[in-house]
Amino acid sequence: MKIKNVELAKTSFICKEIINDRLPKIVFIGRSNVGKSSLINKLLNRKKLARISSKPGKTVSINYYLINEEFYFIDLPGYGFAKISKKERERVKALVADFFEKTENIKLIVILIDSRRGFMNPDLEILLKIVEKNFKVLTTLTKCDKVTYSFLENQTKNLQERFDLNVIPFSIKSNVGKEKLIKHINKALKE
Ligand SMILES: Nc1nc2c(ncn2[C@@H]2O[C@H](COP(=O)(O)OP(=O)(O)OP(=O)(O)O)[C@@H](O)[C@H]2O)c(=O)[nH]1
Ligand SMILES: [Mg+2]
Repeated sequence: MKIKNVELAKTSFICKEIINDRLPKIVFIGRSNVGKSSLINKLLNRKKLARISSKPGKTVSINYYLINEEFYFIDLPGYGFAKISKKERERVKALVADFFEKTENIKLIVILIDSRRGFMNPDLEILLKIVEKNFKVLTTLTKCDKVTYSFLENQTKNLQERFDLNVIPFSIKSNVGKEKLIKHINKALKE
């Protein structure tokens, strides 16, 4: 994945704005504040491309990053947020449901899980939906700089055994996981 050019191609707040072209797409999904935008910036070597929130639940739109005019990285709104109104939460939920209905050529879905917290109920809900639709899935354990090595090992083993998932520890503080994740993304893009 040589990045020649990245642009924020679109920010979608409503169903009508969901992109439905045929370009390959890599989707990033996870609880609010898990580190989705940070991970995207890290993978793309951009410091401020995807906005990082100090308050969880800031990304309530779907953000499309077009890379080399060839494929997209898609930053989905975080779920599990408590800080927004019920009405807004319903709106986001419907938007994400529409996204999975309408979007073509999703090559890979990367589910982000906080290393400290592990898998929680909302993650499970999303995972079940994704598996049901036969998407290719990969999991990363984010913020792994915040836990000990043995804790991380346990979390990884736990996820692999419980869900038979490919698990990659990741941190923006170092290069842990970056190359591995890029390798998986490259492979998925070629399939
Ligand atoms: N220590 C550490 N902090 C991280 C890491 N990744 C993200 N963070 C911090 O976690 C906070 C949330 O990061 P975001 O990237 O905004 O998370 P998000 O999942 O995009 O959040 P929403 O858009 O609100 O859903 C920020 O303060 C980041 O600096 C990491 O690997 N290590
Ligand atoms: Mg974000």
